[in-house]
Amino acid sequence: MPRGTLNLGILAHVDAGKTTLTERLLYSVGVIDEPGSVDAGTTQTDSLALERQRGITIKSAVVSFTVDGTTVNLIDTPGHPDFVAEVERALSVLDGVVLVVSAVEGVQPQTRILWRALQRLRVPTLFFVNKIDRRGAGYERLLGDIAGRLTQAIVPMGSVRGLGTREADFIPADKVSGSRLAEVLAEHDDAVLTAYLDDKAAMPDDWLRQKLAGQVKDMLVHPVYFGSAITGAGVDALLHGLPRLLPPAGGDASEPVSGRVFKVERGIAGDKIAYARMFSGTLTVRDRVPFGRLCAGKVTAINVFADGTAVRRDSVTAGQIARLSGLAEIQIGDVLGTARDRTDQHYFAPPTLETAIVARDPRDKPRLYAAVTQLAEQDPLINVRQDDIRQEIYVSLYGEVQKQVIEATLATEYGLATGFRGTTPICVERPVRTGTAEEVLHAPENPFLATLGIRIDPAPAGSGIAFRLQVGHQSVPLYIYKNTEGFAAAMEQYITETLRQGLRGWQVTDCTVSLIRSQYSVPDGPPTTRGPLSGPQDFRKLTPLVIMAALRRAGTVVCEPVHRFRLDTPADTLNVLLPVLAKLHAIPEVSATRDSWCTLEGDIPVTRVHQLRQQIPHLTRGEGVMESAFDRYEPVRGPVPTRPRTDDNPLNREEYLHRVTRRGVRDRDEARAVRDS
Ligand SMILES: Nc1nc2c(ncn2[C@@H]2O[C@H](COP(=O)(O)OP(=O)(O)OP(=O)(O)O)[C@@H](O)[C@H]2O)c(=O)[nH]1
Ligand SMILES: [Mg+2]
Repeated sequence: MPRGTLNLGILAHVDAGKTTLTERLLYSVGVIDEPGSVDAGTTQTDSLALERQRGITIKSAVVSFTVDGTTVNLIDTPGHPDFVAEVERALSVLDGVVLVVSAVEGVQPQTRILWRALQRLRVPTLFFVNKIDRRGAGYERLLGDIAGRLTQAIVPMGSVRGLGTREADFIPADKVSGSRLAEVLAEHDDAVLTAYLDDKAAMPDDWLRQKLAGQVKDMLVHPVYFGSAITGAGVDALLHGLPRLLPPAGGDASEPVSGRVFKVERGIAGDKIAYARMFSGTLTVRDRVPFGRLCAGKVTAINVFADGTAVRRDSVTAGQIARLSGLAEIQIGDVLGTARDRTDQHYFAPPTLETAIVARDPRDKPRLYAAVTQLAEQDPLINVRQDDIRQEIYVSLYGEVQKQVIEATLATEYGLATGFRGTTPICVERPVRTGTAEEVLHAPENPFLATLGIRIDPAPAGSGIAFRLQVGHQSVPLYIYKNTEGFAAAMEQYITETLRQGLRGWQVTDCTVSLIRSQYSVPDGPPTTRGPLSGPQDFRKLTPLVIMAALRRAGTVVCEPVHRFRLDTPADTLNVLLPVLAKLHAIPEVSATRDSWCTLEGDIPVTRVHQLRQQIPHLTRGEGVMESAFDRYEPVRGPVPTRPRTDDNPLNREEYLHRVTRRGVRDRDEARAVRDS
């Protein structure tokens, strides 16, 4: 009888060995007879043709096995920063994570980014230091690196021998009582401390291991395993550590259904298949289940992950992962049933580039739009949109590799030859000062049956948009919105939608928006508010006008995404490198030289990252290593870019009213008639 389920993520910087480790784990438990190889394109989880060709993971993939009675659903994620959105979606369904770090490269930029997200999400995490067979692999150095750059709260679960050779092996600590582990545990547990001071050799091992699991669950400590996914060293120790150290999925099968879709794919017949993790409840074939915003559908088939495959079952229950068929409208990220927590949170920076995508044959344009929209089902962050004037199709991107993948997917899966027109940064707009605006019910220039007053205040960089409702319940049309919270939620939604395009067409961010006045009209109200009953449309359509007026007064500064780069290179290449860096506006601020090597660190505009990356091998005789990651937004220097609008353009009052208010104008006339009667 299985003891439980553990939904486990394997995360790491690109190429650290996640897919190879997954393969080894599957081999160790007997799911496969031979471990496949990433380089030969024969692994279980890199199953897409593109993944096999390129030798990198592009989509998260689920495999399942049983170890010591626990069903482990393992999600192998991509490490390339262009596909971080895949990691984000997987993160919301995990009980625990193995964060893989290369024993040679150590902690890398993406490792740090992932670590921060794991901390924020509070996912219990073990480390696996991989590639101990490679020349240059470290042990103490690696522990120091993790302690220095990620967390001090680590305990090595054993030692290594033969480091840096094919024979390298991991020796699990057979007794933990006398070790560093006890000391680390004692820091957060008085019982351990007392026992430790009393007689550290006499502490029962099982008891300590239990304490360890408790502290791993609470994220107070992170065990570190060492090994090699290629030779299999240390993999068994890690494997048996998983069910012992990571908390199994909880959840009550008899409670209402709550689940989350973290992957969507299309079956051979083009039908949608949703990968969902259940947090509570039981979902049965032929159940009608609500999901996303106001959608629902009937589940026609359920395949639950267990023992190496996905097995056809009648139902899926709390803790499990299943493939669901029949939900035609379902989108990645959708909640099934009731939400367990806030679902709209992002843990990584959004895409920072965009490009227009064009069909080589103009007649393919409608087909292209349909195809890209379908790709967006699997990755909403590509944010497909068409501008009003030129009718060009735009997508958002993390980088060049993702762009190539989109192009290849459109060619192979849809038979569409496409190209891209320029890649430009996606900027944001930050309000610079406080701006207030108001539209008043029954004022001659206001065609909507509502009063709205809005104030926009600048907020610290990186804080996003916060909304505050500062009106009393007497100003809230409770016949529409049930309660004040309902009104606040609706207003927040209208406001957020409007702020997607600021004064220059970019997403507005880093501000607090307060609703400071609101009013509605009723047929039997006092003279000032008497009129036809206001509807939700009045509030929804009036919001953009008020927001844009307030934003105009606040003014905005357009900010572009900036990457932080780090470049390790032989010192004698600097004389050719530095002029190229300068040309690409990459400003090295920190540099350190050790032996004949030099490390440069600094900022680079996001649009130049790819160019620089491409030139590094040839500028550094193939020895330079460059890493870069999104760091922040900075005010654009030089000409300020504008983005074509795709909305009804509330900046231009006449145009906006013309587009949205045939009904509005009629309402205004009616309103006047009622008021004057
Ligand atoms: N020497 C050695 N090479 C390894 C080890 N693990 C993985 N590799 C190699 O490292 C490269 C990357 O391995 P992958 O398993 O694809 O790494 P990944 O983390 O899944 O990469 P992405 O999914 O693209 O982020 C491949 O060439 C592997 O053969 C190891 O333990 N030792
Ligand atoms: Mg991989």
